[in-house]
Amino acid sequence: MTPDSKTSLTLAEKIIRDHLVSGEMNPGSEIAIRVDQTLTQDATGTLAYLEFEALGIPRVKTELSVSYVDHNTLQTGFENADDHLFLQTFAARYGIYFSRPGNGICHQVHLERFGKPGAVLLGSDSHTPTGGGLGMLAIGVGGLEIAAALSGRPFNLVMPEIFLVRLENRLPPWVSAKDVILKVLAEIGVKGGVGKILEYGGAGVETLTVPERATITNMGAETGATTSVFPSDELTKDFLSRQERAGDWRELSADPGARYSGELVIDLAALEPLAACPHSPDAVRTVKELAGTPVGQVCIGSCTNSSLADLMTAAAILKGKTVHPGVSLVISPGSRQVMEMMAANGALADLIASGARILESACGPCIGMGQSPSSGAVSLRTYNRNFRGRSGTADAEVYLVSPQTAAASSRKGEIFDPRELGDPPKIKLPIRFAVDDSLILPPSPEPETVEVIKGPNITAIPTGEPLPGEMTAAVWLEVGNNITTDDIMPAGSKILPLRSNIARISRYVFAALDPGFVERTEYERRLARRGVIVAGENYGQGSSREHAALAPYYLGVRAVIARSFARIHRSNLINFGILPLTPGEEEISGKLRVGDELCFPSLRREVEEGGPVTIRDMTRGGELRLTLELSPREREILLAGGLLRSLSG
Ligand code: MIC
Ligand code: SF4
Repeated sequence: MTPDSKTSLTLAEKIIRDHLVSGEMNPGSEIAIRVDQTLTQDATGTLAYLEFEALGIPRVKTELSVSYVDHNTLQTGFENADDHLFLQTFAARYGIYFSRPGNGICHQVHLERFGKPGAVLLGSDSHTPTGGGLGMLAIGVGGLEIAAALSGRPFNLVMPEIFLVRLENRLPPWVSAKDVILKVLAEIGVKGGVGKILEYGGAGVETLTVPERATITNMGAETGATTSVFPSDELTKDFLSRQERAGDWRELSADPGARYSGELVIDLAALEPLAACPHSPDAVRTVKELAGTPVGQVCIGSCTNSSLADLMTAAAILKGKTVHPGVSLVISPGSRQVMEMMAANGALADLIASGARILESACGPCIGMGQSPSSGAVSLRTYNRNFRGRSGTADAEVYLVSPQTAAASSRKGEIFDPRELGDPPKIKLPIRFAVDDSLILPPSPEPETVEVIKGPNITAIPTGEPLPGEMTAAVWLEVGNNITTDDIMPAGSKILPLRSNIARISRYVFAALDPGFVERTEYERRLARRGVIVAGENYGQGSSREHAALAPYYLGVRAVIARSFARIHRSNLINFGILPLTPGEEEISGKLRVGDELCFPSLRREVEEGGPVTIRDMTRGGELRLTLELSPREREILLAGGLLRSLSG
């Protein structure tokens, strides 16, 4: 840091400074910060808690930890229900609050009930930055990082650059927070945020409510940013007061003269309704350009757009109208609080009368848990990801839009610019929200009496092996840029119930990209040969699911060679003992082909020395020296055979 930036700090730097345990706040160097809160959800939580259990610590050491059930709520077999029971009993025993199924999506409920300006929250879900809407530093991580935090360890990360997104003026009618983040994505793309915290500032901030800010920080995850954060101001206080939590408020903003690594200016007044086109959140076009495209499904809700205001706006647009005959309209309210208040004020009745299909408060269609669209259908969603196949229908065309655009289009049966509907609905929010925490169970006061119940689908986590001195492997797969964790380890209603059973879920690794992958590599496994994946830029973008590292590891993958990695996935690879290699100075194009046998002659020694790592191509000759950029701590983890071994060893 330069001397004057030491006295003038950005908002993110202030929170980091207040939590700094080790390291210097210089972008690019490793720091460790104290963790105040953690959250997990059921699809990542079972693994995180099994990992914590393996550490042998009797009670969590965080200030507050909450276990939510929101992803695997479609109970088409015993698996999900068993997982819920495991999570409930585990939480009671180890000191964790448990948000019961039906209470809502983790990010929405956490924002309403627990988030605190100035605190550090880690969540085993990539959309944890939703909390940034309240002025907290909320970061998505893999489950092992949660297990480490629960055991009282600080969180290690590379100090990000702090990048300013300056908002100016005020949004025009019919244009919403979703359009703001779509604009950010259009400007910086799905890897534009890597290595950065996006900090919002400028006069436009005070025109946005906390839920609107949370829409923006939530979907900031799609830029690859470490997190996004808004100042905590009078509007934050107002939000917390409505939630009967005024005592959790504190004012927080950047110092005048704080220095940023860069700046993006967004004139809110100049924005118009936008849409992310298939199959990437940064493939942004204006709704006007897309208008007239026939639509088969419209989904409103998810952790991105589930506030009371969002859903009441949708209800007002649909009031007295009927959903177009060609459209299936699905509503998944983000929390029970929102659902209950809509039931009380009549908005829910308006939606039901319009023909909307009302789902429980959960992730639902966002992660392919039901409501997959019909073949080739255009599905308009207020969600945050439109990766190919994520909806559960391989050839569906998913567009990401605001609740305004979604509701208007559901009436018309085609993509429709809501501005053409005339005056926008006026939504009046109540002074007090329906606060009722009865579905949030506190931990047991007598933990020793609680039996943790593990159904038959909950199996032990496979343990890693220390990094060998040398290794033979083969190239198992070559893929392109922006491979998502949905590509590596698909979700959806059939595969998600296997999240607690690595042997079973590993059968689906790369299932959508390369359906023959697991079978083809079976023979290699019999020879105890290891696998290498070759990829392009931004490998592992998207979710925090550890399964996208652990399941490939289980099959024998030991290295991924990619031009660059997404942050959370890179950590997950290291935490499970997979080498994240980059070409560095080497030209690798066309040099490694699927099936090539490789030898890593001095693997362990080279990793101990910090790389480069030598690879010999035994099939076609030639030698490559690849870069392994690791902090000393990460090096130890890889040498030990993963974080769990390194923590317990
Ligand atoms: C997602 O939106 O992709 C998920 C499902 O919430 C994931 C977590 C998971 O895979 O369980 C995420 O965003 O981290
Ligand atoms: Fe759930 Fe979708 Fe949000 Fe992930 S992005 S937490 S699946 S609602």
